Amino acid sequence: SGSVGIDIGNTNTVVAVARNRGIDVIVNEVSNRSTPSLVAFGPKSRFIGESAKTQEITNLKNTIGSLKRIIGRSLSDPEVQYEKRFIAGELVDINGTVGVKVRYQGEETTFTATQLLAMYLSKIKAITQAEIKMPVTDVVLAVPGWYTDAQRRALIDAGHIASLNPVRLVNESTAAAISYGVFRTFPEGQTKNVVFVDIGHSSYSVSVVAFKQGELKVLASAYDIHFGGREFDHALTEFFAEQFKEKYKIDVHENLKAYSRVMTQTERLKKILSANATAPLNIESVMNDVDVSAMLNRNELEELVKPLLDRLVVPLETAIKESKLSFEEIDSVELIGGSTRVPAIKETISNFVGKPLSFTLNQDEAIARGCAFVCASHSPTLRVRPYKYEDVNQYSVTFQWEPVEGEDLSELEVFPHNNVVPSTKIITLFRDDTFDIEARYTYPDTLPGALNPWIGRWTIKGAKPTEKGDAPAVKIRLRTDHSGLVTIDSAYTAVEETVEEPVEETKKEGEEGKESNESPKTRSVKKWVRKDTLAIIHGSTALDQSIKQALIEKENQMVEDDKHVADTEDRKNALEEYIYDMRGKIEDKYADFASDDEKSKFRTMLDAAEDWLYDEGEDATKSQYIAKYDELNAIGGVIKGRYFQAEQEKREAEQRKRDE
Ligand code: ATP
Ligand code: K
Ligand code: MG
Repeated sequence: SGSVGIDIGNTNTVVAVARNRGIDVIVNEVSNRSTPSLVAFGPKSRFIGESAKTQEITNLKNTIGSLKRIIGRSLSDPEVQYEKRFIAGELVDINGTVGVKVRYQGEETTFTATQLLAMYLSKIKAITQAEIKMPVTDVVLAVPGWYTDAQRRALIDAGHIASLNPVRLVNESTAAAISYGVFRTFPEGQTKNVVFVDIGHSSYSVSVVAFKQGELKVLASAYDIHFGGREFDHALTEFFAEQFKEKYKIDVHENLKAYSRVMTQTERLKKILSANATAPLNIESVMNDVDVSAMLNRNELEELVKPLLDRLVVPLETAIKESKLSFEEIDSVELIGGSTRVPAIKETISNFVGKPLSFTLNQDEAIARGCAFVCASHSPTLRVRPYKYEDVNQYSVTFQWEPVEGEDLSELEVFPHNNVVPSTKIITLFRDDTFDIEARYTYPDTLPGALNPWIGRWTIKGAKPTEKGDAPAVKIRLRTDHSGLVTIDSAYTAVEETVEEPVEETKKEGEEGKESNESPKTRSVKKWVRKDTLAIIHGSTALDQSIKQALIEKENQMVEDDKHVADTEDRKNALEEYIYDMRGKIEDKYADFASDDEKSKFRTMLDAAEDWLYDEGEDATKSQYIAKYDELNAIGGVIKGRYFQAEQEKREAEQRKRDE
C-alpha cells in the first residue's frame, strides 16, 4: 500500500504520497494538484470533487461542502447554524448528529456528515490509486489543531467507512512544521524557533515550533476558527448585495443561485486584488435578467474586512505568549494557506512580529507532504529517516470516577491545556471489583462550539480482593496519543512488596580496580509489583462496529452504483461514436468492401439506432447499449474485417516485392 498524506481543506484537498525517491503531490483526473472538497447528488449518481464543482451552480441544494466544519457535531450546535451561510443544502438531525437531506437517485435521502466525508475520502482514495497504481489503505490525515476527541473520532470513522486505515491524525500546522523540519539540517546543539501561520478558507491557526536536528516540539498553538478566506468572500458578497439593491433593484438574497454566483465572483475579485489595485465584477443575468457590474479597489476591500483584520493579531499574540518565547527568540515566521496571499494580512502579521515573513514552504502542499512523511514512517516497506515530533494539548482533560469509602478524590485534571502530546500518566485507585472511569473536557466553554465535553467511558474489569481481603491498587495508564485521542492504554493490579535491592556502592578515589571479596550490599525497599492485567471495555463517541459495518457496505454499494452509471455512460458514448464513425467510413474507407445491398441495409440500421438513441435509448441500460452496439457491429464488423484483410494482403504483397 502507498504511504499517503491527506490535507482535507475546506475548499480544496491535497494528497501527497511518499515513495523511495521522495514525496510527490498527486494530480487528479483533470490533472489538478488539489481537488474541490465537495460531494453532490444527482438523479443517477453522486458527483465528488471536480465533477461536484462543475455542476455546483445548477444543483446547489444537493451539493455539500464545509464537511470538516460540521463533522462530529449536532444540528443544534451554533457552529452548524453558522455554517448555514455556506451550505445551500438542507441540514437535518440524524440520531443526534448533523446530516443533510438531498435528492439522490430520484428520492429524498439523508446522509450524516460522517458519511459525506467518507464519500469524499472514498473518491480521494480512488484518485490516488489511479495515480500511483497501487492500493491505498494506510493514510495519515491532517486535522485542525482545534479538533476535539469527538471530531477526531468522527473523521477516523469516515476513513473506515471509505475502507481506509487512518494510521494517525496530525494537526495541520504540525504537519507543515514536519515538512519544514525533516528536510533541513540544524547545527548540533542549536534550536531554531519558527512561528507557522496557516490561514485557509475557513480557519486560521498559529503554532510556535522549536526545531532541533531530527526533532520538533510544538510549544504552543492558538486559533481563530472563524477567520479565513470565506469570511472575506461573505463580507464582499453582502456588500455587493446591498449595492445591487440600490443600483439594480434586485435582492440576491432572494435567489440562491444568484447569491452563489455573486459569492463565486467576489472570491475571484478578492484574489485579483491580492495582485492588482483594482478589479471588476461582472455577472450576466444574475437574476430577473439583470446584468450587474461593479468595481472595487484594494483599499475598499481592506475597509470592508477591517473588523476581521483587527482580529488577526489575537491568535499570534496568544500563541507567542504561551510559548514563553520573546520576539527576539523567534527566528522566522512561515506563512501557509491560500489566504496568506492577501497583502493586508501579510503586512499586519509582519508589523506585529517586527520582522519580514518567509515563504519557504509550498503554502498549498506543505501539510499533505508532512502527513505523507508521517505515513511513510509507519510503513514497513519504506525507509525513512527517524523524525520525532511532539505536539501540545489544546483542551484540558479531566478523568473522573465514583469514589469508594475513604476516598476523597473523585476526579483529576490529568492533561491540562498545553500539556505535551503524546503523553501518559498513571493514576492509582484501590478497587476490588469492576469499575468505570470517564473522561471529559474540563472547561466545556473553551471547546469550539457546543461539542459534547464527554470524551469516553472505560469499564475496567477483573480486580479482585487480595488474600488479606483488601482492595488491590489498580494502576491505570491514561494517555493522549499521537493522534490527539484521549484513551486508557492499560490497567493492572499491583501490590506493594518488600524486595531486596542492591545498593550502588560509591567507590572512594583510588579504589578503582580493587577486587572486593565482600558480597554485594542490599537493602529492603517497598516496591509496586505488577500482578494482573485487567480487561478494559471502551466506549467513546465513535460509531459502533456494527453500525460502521453497515455504513461500509452502503458506501461500497454507492461506489458500485456510480461505477455502473459511469460504465453505462461509456457504453452509450461508444455506441454514438460507432454510429457516426461507421456512417462516414461506409461511404469512404470501407466503400469498396460491401455490396450496395449491404450498405443500404447497414445505413438503415445506423439511422434507426441513432433515432433510438435520441428517443427511448436516451436513458437505456448498459446491456441495451451493448446489445445495440453488437447488433450493428455484426454487419459493420464484417465489412471492417474485409477491409483489414485487404490491407494485410496489400502489405504482404509489398513485402514480397521488396524481398525479391
Ligand atoms: P481550511 O484550511 O480553512 O480548511 P483550505 O485548506 O481549503 O481551507 P486554502 O486552500 O489554504 O484553504 O486557502 C483557500 C483560500 O485562500 C480561499 O478562501 C481562497 O479564496 C484564498 N486564496 C487563494 N489564493 C488567493 C489569493 N491570491 N488572494 C487572496 N486569497 C486567496
Ligand atoms: K488546502
Ligand atoms: Mg487548510
